[in-house]
Amino acid sequence: MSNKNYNRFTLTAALPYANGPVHIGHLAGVYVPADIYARFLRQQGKDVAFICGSDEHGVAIELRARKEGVTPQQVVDKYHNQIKNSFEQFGISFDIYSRTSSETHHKTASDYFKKLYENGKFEEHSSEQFYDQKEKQFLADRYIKGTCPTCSFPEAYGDQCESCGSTLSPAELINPKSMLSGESPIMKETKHWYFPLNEYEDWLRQWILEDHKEWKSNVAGQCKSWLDNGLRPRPMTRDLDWGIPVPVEGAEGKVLYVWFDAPIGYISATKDWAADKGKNWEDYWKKEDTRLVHFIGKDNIVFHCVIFPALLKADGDYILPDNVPANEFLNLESNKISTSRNWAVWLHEYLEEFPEKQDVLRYVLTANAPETKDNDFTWKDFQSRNNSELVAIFGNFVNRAVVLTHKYFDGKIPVRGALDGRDQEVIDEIKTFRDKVESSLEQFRFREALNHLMDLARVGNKYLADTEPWKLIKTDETRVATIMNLALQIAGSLTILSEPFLPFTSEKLRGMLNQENTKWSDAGSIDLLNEGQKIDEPVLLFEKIEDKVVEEQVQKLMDTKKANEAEASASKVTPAKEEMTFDDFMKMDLRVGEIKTAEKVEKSNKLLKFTVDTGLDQRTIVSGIAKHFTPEEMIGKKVTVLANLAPRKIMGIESQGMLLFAENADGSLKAVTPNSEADNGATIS
Ligand code: B3M
Ligand code: ZN
Repeated sequence: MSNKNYNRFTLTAALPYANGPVHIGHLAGVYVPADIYARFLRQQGKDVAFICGSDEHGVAIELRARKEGVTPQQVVDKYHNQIKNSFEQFGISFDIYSRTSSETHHKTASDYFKKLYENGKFEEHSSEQFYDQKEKQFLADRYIKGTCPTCSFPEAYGDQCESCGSTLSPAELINPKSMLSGESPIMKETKHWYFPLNEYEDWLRQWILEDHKEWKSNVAGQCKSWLDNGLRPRPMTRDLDWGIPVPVEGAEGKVLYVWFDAPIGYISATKDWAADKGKNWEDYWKKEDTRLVHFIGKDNIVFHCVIFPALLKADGDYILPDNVPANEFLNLESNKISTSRNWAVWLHEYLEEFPEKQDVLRYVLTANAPETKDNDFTWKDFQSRNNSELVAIFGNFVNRAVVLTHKYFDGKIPVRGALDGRDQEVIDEIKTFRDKVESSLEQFRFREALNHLMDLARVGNKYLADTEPWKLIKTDETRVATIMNLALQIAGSLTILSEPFLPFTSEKLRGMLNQENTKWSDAGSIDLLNEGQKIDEPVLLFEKIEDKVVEEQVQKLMDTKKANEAEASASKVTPAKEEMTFDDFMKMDLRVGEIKTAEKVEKSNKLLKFTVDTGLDQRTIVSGIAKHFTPEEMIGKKVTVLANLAPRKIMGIESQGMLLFAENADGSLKAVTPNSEADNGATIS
């Protein structure tokens, strides 16, 4: 349904976890598009509640607090303020930026659960889960570490092995250990409240796939695959300390699942905002003439399109989201953005390194938004979009219009005279832009909308280039007055249409033009600015970004990469083996030997066959080192031999002992060579 049919808009942007700062991926995927949409609607005079806040519960936060030796509250306080500040600085115009640790939220989420519980909307199930006896606590998957059954990585988490990437359940780990106490956990029965998502499957299928065919294909596609796989009951409670207590008898020590309470955070925040503004929050959540839109990234699709709508439906009093225009991911210089690997452009750092350049980043992230597929942010592209688009097109047009008006007309908007064909053409053309931008935005096509905006600046540039007022001024001042008047009117339309995308620039431009008419519906008019009115001195809207500046940023990333690689290879060091006794060690007969002959083993590309002088005898030893050494380079070498290893047949050849090599983290081998003065047969101990 079109926006015209609604009287109110509730726009939500995903609540970021308050366990780390925000980066360009967050901005591009969620907050910039949401902000563009909110500003666009407000400029049209619509009633908008643009809602966000910090997500302050969940295991990740509790874990971070333990790691840093502080309380979860301290973690969320720190990041909540930092995130809130970054958003403000970037002009993300939330009506409220709340937090899920607030009192309103605790009560709202708790009441929501209680109502569903009392209406019999949950099922209770008991199951066995890992329990730490020492800490007296059930363990979330992330709290359990052990050896990966697939790749033997000793530090795999209960839900995933970060070494080989396989998805795990804690029960699959070899030798699982609690991360709280380091002890082996036991299995213990625990009860939880499950939401029977399966009962909503048919309804969801109809509602998403039939009634909302206009949803973006990436969103519908993900929903369809969830539905096709079949929905199962999901536990809505957890055995954790940090969170909202489950308001039910027999649930002591349990809290609400973070994905149960977080989306309700949108409702709680709306309550606080409405109370503050003297409005009724229920209008924004319970009235059919309110349009609810969730802005999120693709990893949150199932929660906003399947689980939360089903929870709203189960309550029965709420409206449902009309659209969920989720974006895909933004990569950085061809690699996935990663908080743990510090592969990101952090907003608080950008603000320090590029002061006053918020709109440049907003522009680049919108022009390159991951709307339908993952996209890549590169510093080169950042520079070129700034220099050849913002500076060369938008900035250049506005600057020429303002500078020439000062030069020829003393900074007063000149009086328009008779119009010629070229004027009429440009007037007809500029009228079309408002509809174009509007129609793209209504379909959540932000990149396309931004292109239209830049096309309007291009039209302005072309008009000046075609009419050449700088040449005409000597002969026909009246004609130049008309041209400059129209050029300034185009700049006035740019003020209006750029506001959602480039709010800081729009504000500067409005100030420069002393523009009063800034309603969305004013865009395209040639009577935006009054004749005779003074405009201000020109200020540069954008400035060129030099190579050096982006090269520094690329270098910073390269340094991060190097540091990561060094860390990764350090962590590849094979873990220490189990302790052994002195007697065990003394059982090994290690001696110095010398390689007398060496040859390849037929039909094998791994094996070499040696004759080794061990001081005791001349014996045959087969070794799997053909990829690392040629037979020729081994002849005459002193080697370390394990002489009393039981003989083994390898490809039909009896190998009587073993040669020792050192293996580096990258898999390369180095011979363990005794000093050449050691005699053959010398014992090593
Ligand atoms: N905090 C996940 C995330 O930051 C989660 C979103 C909640 S939205 C209700 O990706
Ligand atoms: Zn693994």
